[in-house]
Amino acid sequence: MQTPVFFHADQLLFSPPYEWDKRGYVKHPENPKRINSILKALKKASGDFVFLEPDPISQSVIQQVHRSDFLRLYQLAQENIPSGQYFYPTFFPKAHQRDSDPDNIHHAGYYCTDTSTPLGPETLISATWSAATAYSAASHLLEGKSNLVYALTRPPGHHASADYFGGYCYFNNAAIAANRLKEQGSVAIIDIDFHHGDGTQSIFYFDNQVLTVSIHADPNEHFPYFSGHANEIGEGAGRGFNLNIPLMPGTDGDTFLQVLTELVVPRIKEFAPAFLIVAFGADTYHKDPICDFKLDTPDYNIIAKQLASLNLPTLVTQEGGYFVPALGDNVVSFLSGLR
Ligand code: Q9C
Ligand code: ZN
Repeated sequence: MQTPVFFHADQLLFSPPYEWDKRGYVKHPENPKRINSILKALKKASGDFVFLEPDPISQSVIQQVHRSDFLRLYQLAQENIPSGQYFYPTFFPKAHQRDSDPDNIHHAGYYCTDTSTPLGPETLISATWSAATAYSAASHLLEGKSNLVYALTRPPGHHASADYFGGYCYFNNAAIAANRLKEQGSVAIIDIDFHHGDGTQSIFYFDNQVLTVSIHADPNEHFPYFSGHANEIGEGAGRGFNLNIPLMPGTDGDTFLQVLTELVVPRIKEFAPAFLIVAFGADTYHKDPICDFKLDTPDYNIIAKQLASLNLPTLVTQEGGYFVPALGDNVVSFLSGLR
């Protein structure tokens, strides 16, 4: 059986050329070339994959996860920023300052965590279609049409919370999918992007129906810096339903697999969810330009097989992965392991 791949071409419209990082103005790593690499590799393995277009989603689907100000701010950008231009938030107010106005672009920094996630006229359209792929993939899984679905989400989502965006993420696609799946049963989200899935963690932090697990780089050294520590375990009813596993620079495939096998898989088995969401980033790859783990292409296949051993209906979202020449092969290696 072919694995459904949800994707919409308008996800490629958004294309900021630069980000501001700690060295200054640099080429933006999260660009449409990444997706072309993935599409090419999927088409090469076309016996195994079938492309499906997502249905459009209404704003209310997004607002079940994100505050409505997001939509107003992105819409403001859509209506006011000239084509080819991007607004980089450069002002980040603190609690004692006045309330935010999502109809004022100069207040964008209120909602945004970094200078890597600019707003452009196409942000809303691309981010909405990205969320729609995740939502349609979730519906597909619920209808029992396939036990494995891949949402080719771009822009990525795992750094977007209910009330902030950042880290190249505008809407939390995995959370939108989880929210849909939750209608039918509990959900485990395993985030294996190099970076901590802070947005996803925060959305479900008080929730015991969604177990959030993230394996990632030590947040003392890497984005998102302010969360991802092992002592963040959830709160209230959600206490014990968030698991963070920060790892050392240079972590290789063997260590990653060991952590997954010994810590993550047993926790998910204990939780016994109805559905599994994998927030997959290939920025753990040894040649990734902005990360420092050491995984290789075959490692993704082995890791996926370990996750497949859970034998759960599984939805994969695409998060990071910035070494474009190998990105498609890494994604196909991973998806093939799940198949
Ligand atoms: N020039 C995801 O992987 N800061 N986001 C990096 C490097 C932000 C990564 C600066 C990294 C965000 C989805
Ligand atoms: Zn990442």
